[in-house]
Amino acid sequence: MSKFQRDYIITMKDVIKEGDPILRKVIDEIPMPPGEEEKEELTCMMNFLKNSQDPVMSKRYNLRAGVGLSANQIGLNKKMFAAYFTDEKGELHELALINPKIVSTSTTMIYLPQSEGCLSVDRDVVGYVPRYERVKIQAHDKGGNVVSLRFKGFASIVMQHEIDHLNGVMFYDRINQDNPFQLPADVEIRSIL
Ligand code: UDB
Ligand code: ZN
Repeated sequence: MSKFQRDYIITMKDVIKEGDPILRKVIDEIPMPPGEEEKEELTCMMNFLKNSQDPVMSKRYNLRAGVGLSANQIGLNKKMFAAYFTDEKGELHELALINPKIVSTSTTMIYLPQSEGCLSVDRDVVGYVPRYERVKIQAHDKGGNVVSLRFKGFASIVMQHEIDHLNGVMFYDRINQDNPFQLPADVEIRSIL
């Protein structure tokens, strides 16, 4: 049993930082349907994201405003993540996905001009992180139902960042190591802003 039960409040001290091997591991799938334990962990993760974006709660608990959190970032070897953010069209995305996988991608790519950052990284890392402009994801929801979802733009970046975590990949692995602002050649790629 993890400590992340229904009313537990996740703070930055619960967030695993780079250097910990769990951030470099291919994380295990969750048997379906998920148990109460996984559902409560996802609820805590979602509450963390909401608290982190709430001025009162983020100040009270000293939280960085987060848009996504994968389970291995709180030390759980479980393939699931929560995401909570508003996209460039102003639409709110609230997602708790289990065993997510990318089933198809666009050929076109995008990047965040201000670089990405990560809740598990307490330093500034500069450079462009090339991401697919669109992704189609297959996953399970908290009820164990199969869901098929399509994302573009910022939402697509968040999904790829979180799924990368579940495969042991950090955002800076995708930055060109010779020149952090060098974009991949022979690919159509643009800034999302
Ligand atoms: C974040 N937030 O939560 F473009 F309204 C980052 C941190 C590391 C800076 C807190 C973020 O990018 N917020 C944001 C960005 C915008 C517009 C806006 C809010 N993460 C989550 C994370 O580390 N999950 O593992 C990093 C994001 C970088 C790109 C996608 C995830
Ligand atoms: Zn991250």
